[in-house]
Amino acid sequence: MRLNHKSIAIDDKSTIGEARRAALQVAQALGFDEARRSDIGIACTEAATNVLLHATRGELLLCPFVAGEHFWLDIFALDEGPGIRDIGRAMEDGFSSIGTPGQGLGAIARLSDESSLYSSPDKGTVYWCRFKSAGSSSAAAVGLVNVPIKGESVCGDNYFLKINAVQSLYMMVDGLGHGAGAAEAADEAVAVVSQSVGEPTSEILTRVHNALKKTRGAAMSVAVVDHERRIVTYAGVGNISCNLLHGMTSRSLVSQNGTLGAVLPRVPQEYTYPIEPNTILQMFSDGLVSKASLSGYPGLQNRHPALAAGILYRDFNRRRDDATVLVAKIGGPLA
Ligand SMILES: [Mn+2]
Repeated sequence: MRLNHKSIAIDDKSTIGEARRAALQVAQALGFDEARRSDIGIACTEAATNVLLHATRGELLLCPFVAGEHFWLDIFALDEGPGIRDIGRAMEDGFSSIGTPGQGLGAIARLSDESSLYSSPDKGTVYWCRFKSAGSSSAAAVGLVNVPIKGESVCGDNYFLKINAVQSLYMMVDGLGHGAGAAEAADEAVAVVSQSVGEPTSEILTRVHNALKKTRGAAMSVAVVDHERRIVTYAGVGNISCNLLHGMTSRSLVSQNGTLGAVLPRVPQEYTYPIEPNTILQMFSDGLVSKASLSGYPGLQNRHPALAAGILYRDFNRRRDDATVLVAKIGGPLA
């Protein structure tokens, strides 16, 4: 099942209702029960209201994720306003609204499974919350945003994650161009990768290349983290950016030139990188500018990686293409 992420511009009161209705639709498609959907509706209203209150305009993202029988819905409220001066006050119950039911960000924190906020006076505020399916135990330290270019409902980028205690796989793919044809190529790549977990990353590229010959082709990167040996093996073709961040250092992972489905490197290469505890894996498609970086955001690397994904999307989006960002904490003990 492909569940597309949605962006809703928040710029007046009527857009709050629009965002809430869209959130309820996604929540229903995911399979949340009625009580949970009601919580999600409240959270969405509050998050969007908060944007109007602090920044006059912004963007709400609805980002569903499904893995087997587990799923979650991430809601992001992004703005480029003056920042929230008194975060403590904003979190208080009763403080929020401009005449709406107004239960504040404190209410969202209580209703959702996880939530967090990053606000800076010069760059604005990102508020994030996650609603998880019943019984999903692990707090996956990953943030994902996968938003189609304006005017398309389907994203030509896609991703695949397989996270477990021994070995985790992170993959991102960008079908050439955008729209349905790009999505078809990206979805085919996801199908092949999901059947190839455990294979060498260079072999995965070759398999995807062969499967994509009937499509318009794609760029793709795949990184496999071995948590016990503390290494990442990586292979990529085309312009998905992939970096390992640790403290002040950032290391770019090497992708080869080519297009899967059309031009495969003569020898697909797999590279191995050591990782330190608390390393961050950052991947993004070329919907973002290639210099996208978390270096201008003090403390952000120590926060939930969803906040970083939301900020990279907000501040480095070229807005001329599908935009996909993945940020994951790796190299640390998994929650
Ligand atoms: Mn692209």
